[in-house]
Amino acid sequence: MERRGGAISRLAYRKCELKKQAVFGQLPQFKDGDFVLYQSNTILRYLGRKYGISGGNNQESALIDMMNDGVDDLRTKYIRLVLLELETGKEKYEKELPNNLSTFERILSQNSNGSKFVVGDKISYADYNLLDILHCHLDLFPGCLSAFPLLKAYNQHIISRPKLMKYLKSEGRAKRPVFPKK
Ligand SMILES: N[C@@H](CCC(=O)N[C@@H](CS)C(=O)NCC(=O)O)C(=O)O
Repeated sequence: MERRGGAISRLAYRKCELKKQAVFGQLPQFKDGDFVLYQSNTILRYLGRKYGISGGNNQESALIDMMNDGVDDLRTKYIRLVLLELETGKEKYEKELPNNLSTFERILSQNSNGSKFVVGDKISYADYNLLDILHCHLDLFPGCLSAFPLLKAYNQHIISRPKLMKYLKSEGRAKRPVFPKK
């Protein structure tokens, strides 16, 4: 497959065999042995249930799903920016970003004064998703958390988890086919 700086080109992506097999013609594809899934949030919920990080009861699970849907809304805006508007819309996006991030700052403040996770006192799949979208934004806007002390501390708190830290520093992560860093 043709690759550009770790990411595949749009042409290669359109022709990609994996995409042709996809249930909705979209990636990502996730495999757990022979079990194949599509739809990012379905994959996240599956992993959440598999690893016991999707809430301890029905209500907590619903709150985690809700937080994850909020993260997904921000991701949708981010994807639109990087795929369609990076040249023309970056300035406007940066202006609106504090408003979007302040929602998560407030959410954190309402749970143990921001010292823990988005929901409850145990990490959930929504935290991993939030961390990832924060890192996507930090790549494009390195100072974006400076006005958000809880989000900044949250980032440090989550990335200090040994296995996650190891993954974040790994070659595999550096090479993952994601959007341009700048
Ligand atoms: N709802 C899907 C959306 C996935 C999606 O839009 N994937 C894009 C790539 S980021 C895609 O494959 N689009 C179809 C295309 O480009 O033809 C999910 O969350 O997984």
